[in-house]
Amino acid sequence: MSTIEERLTEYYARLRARNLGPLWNSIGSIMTKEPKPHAVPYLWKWDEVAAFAMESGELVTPERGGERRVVFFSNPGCAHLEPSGWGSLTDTLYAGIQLLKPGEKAPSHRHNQSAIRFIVQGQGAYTIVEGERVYMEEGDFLITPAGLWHDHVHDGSEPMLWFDCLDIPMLYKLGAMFFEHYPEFNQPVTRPDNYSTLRYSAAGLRPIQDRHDHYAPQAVFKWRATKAALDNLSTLDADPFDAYAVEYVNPATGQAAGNTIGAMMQKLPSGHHTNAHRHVHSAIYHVFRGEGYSVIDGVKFEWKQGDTFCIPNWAWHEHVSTGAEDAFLFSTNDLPVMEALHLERAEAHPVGQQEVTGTFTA
Ligand code: GTQ
Repeated sequence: MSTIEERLTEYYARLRARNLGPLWNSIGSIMTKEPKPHAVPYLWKWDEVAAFAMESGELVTPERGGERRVVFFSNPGCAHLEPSGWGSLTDTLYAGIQLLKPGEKAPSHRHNQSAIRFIVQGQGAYTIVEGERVYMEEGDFLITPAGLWHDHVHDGSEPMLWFDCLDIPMLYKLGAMFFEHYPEFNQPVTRPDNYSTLRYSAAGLRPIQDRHDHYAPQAVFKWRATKAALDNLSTLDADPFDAYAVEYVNPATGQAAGNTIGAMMQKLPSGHHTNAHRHVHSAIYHVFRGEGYSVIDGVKFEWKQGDTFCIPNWAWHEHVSTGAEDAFLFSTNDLPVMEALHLERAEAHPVGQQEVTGTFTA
């Protein structure tokens, strides 16, 4: 007569062999008490990433085959999730730095991943989105919504670097990817240049044709307008957790401009120290201006202009601006998806700010 233990061992082996499994042994790891993302808090220094991006400019081209010349951020906690993990900065979001050199073109394609871009450096290049040339300048925020043709062309004289964020890991998990090339290298321009900026040039005013929901009517949000909004906002009281922050929204609907990808620009006045909180959604930060540090789950992440770091789901975080100038932090997140699925919640830190237990080194 065999014992229960012996029978179980043999039973598990038979289950496994038939591609079945016992829930009672895995429930604790698949239904955790709190969010336990694969992504870990991490930070990449601009000097290093920019040098790699520039070096890629000597090695590959964005012609067909290369498609897009991007060095992406690979979160060490996600890297084992091959193949979807290679491009994960958080569990749901991909981000990278794209280089386009003067005279270069990147081919037209479309996919049902959504993309947003934040222009880090340079000018003179434009992206063509569904027939509209959209010029890109430092500090601008652009959207490339799922399903729209897009290609990039650089007519200017200095290399352009921008930050891309896409919902690649999310769509991979959903098994919902489609991708196709436009039949020609670049799509034809069918609209006046900066068409969407001409249609949406003042906040709160919507062309009458967009009275009913309009898909992605505004392709670019210029830095000048974002900066003015934050300078006005920062004459008022600061939010305890985010100081002064504005979201990029679709002006026809008020929903996130990037549909599945939320994005905001946040101003931390010189010396400002926010309170800590945590939330279900994950976030990726790109430091546009200034210097300081963020405390993420007790660890100090020191940052300055150009650095990229992430806040995984449910990690405590607070931000401190230490430079003489105000800091401007651009960030993207998966909040729209968490909200759509009714999964979002947030919590203030019980004692306001965290105890610092260490400093991050890569
Ligand atoms: O510029 O279209 O970083 O298709 C990744 C995939 C950028 C783009 C990325 C893309 C693009």
